[in-house]
Amino acid sequence: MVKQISDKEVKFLRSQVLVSQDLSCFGQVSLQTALPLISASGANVSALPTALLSTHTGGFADNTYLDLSLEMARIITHWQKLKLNFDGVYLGYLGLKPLKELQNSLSTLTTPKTLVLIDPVMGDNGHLYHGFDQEYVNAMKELIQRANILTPNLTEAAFLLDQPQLLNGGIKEASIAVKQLQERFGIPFILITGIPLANDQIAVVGCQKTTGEIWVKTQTRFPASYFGTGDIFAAALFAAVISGHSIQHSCDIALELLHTAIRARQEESQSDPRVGLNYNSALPKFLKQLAQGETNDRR
Ligand code: PXL
Repeated sequence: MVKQISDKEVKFLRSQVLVSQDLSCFGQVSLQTALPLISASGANVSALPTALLSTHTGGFADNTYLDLSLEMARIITHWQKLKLNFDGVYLGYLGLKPLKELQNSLSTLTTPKTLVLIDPVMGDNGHLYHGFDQEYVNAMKELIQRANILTPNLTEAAFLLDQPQLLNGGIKEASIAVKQLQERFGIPFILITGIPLANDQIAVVGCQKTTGEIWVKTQTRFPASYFGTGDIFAAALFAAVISGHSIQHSCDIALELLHTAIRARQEESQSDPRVGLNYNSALPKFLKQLAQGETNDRR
């Protein structure tokens, strides 16, 4: 049963959190970005790597890929002996075997109060990523029922709802989709990210189950599309939420960090979109914003 939380209850300040996703050794995606961004909140971050890759799977040919699901099971068994429990869990790029491992064991690492953010990473721009198929989509449909917060992009929302027509949608279609996702999977907070708008804008459409409120945040859209953008958004959002900010304000903070990180990458003389973003210059402000979480007016 998925617990119902109100916006006010999303408060797990600077505590024990678990991040499970791949470690792509080169490039600013997944664990490489999640660990520093979430550590910036002051939380004690534990990592459960799902796979070890030379690079992410999008655009660098011949990447290596070592599935770590067997090792995950050994790590989890050890953690169970230590009776480890996490206050927050953030899941991103998993792979089928690691997803099944987490599906089986997540309940032993959490309590009913654990805040679970799932970014159902599996595709973008209308396609599933290399290595993902309908079996993965179906497994993800099961896993996300554990989430308190879900952050699909439009492609992932379309696959989760079996609605390919969503791929060409805008704010109107995404607003219907967040409601449908909420009804179908019972998730308290859903944010559909990366919705392209006319006039060089990009939007996030969010919905809170308890109030039914749908909200929209927009940001300038840059012409290039960088790998890891969704990973950084989800990690920054999670960091802000566990710092005590409301979901909507956390979304503002994450979008601002992304904006600075994209601009910084674009200002470099040679910027390869495959390498991902450069969020270094955004960190000082991000740290200040996170520190304000406890005293923040909850919006
Ligand atoms: O940024 C998403 C992502 C994360 N991890 C791996 C990926 C991708 C996207 O392609 O391949 C390994």
